[in-house]
Amino acid sequence: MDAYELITRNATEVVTDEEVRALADDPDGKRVYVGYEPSGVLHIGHMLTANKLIDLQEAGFEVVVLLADVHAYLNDKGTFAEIRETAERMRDQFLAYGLDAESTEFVYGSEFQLDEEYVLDTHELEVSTTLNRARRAMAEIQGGDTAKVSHLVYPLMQALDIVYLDLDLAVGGLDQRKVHMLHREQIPTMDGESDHAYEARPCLHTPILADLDTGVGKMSSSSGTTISMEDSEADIAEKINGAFCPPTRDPEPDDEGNERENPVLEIFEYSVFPRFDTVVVERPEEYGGDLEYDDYESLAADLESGELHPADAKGALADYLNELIAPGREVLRELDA
Ligand code: IYR
Repeated sequence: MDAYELITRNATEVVTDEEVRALADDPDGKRVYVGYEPSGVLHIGHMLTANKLIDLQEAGFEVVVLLADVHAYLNDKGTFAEIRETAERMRDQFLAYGLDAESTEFVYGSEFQLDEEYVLDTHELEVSTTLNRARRAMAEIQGGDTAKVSHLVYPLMQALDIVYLDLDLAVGGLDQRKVHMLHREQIPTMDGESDHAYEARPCLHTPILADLDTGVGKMSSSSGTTISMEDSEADIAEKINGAFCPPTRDPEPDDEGNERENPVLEIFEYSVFPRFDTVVVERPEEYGGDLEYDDYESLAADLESGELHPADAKGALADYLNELIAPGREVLRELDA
């Protein structure tokens, strides 16, 4: 796979393709980041962006993981001390998941976001950005019903992080796209207090998985079923066993007309195939014996044709997910010992 393919595989969107192609021509030493509000335990949403970081490391990028402690505070996730503690637990889980320790830099937001230049730049963005624009940028990130002033400062700071961390590419789930668009629009207009380049950077967005149980709407870490580093092998098997998995990649809308996806296929596509060269679905001889897949397309095609039964697909998915999660589960066990 060439660098461009590795950078863009499974990406829902790149902004812009031309800029990403230019990066792919010479990715060595280029810097890319994902930021996370620290929550203590990695869930499958984190793992999906982490897969993209692993692709980018393979392509030659330096990876920065921002543990966005100030952002979590602004988003009402606890006291500063609590957030700091949960952030520390995340670093080791990312490494256990497969990020390369040598070429991954972990940065706390509070290491630079409280500096005078950064604070003054945030104020500059507060002056140049309308309330509506900031509110729109935050619509898919903010959890609660009531927007606070902090929720409007949040996207401005995120837009600025990309400048302060000297990044060549910003990666995030599709829920981050409006913040990235704000970055692209507002940053080039800035006078700026620092020596960093106030230039818009390219952005790459990864898909958001569908709700595991119904396929309707997006999987969320705060409601519905999610899969995390805390899950035991049996938990994973139970959750995947209960997942929505009709024998198609394009399920019919539900009775109320809501669009549905096939989350089992999505997890194979975005979480499993990027990390394993071959996926083996074990089956007893009397049911046709083991099936072997080198790519997502052939597995999805077999599910659609009936060659692969959803129950067998789920069994294999649970095994592969468990393999990806086991090292992080061990890290958590040691931290809590
Ligand atoms: N908005 C992210 C957290 C975050 C990401 C980046 I990239 C930042 O520079 C700052 C915060 C979230 O929703 O988790």
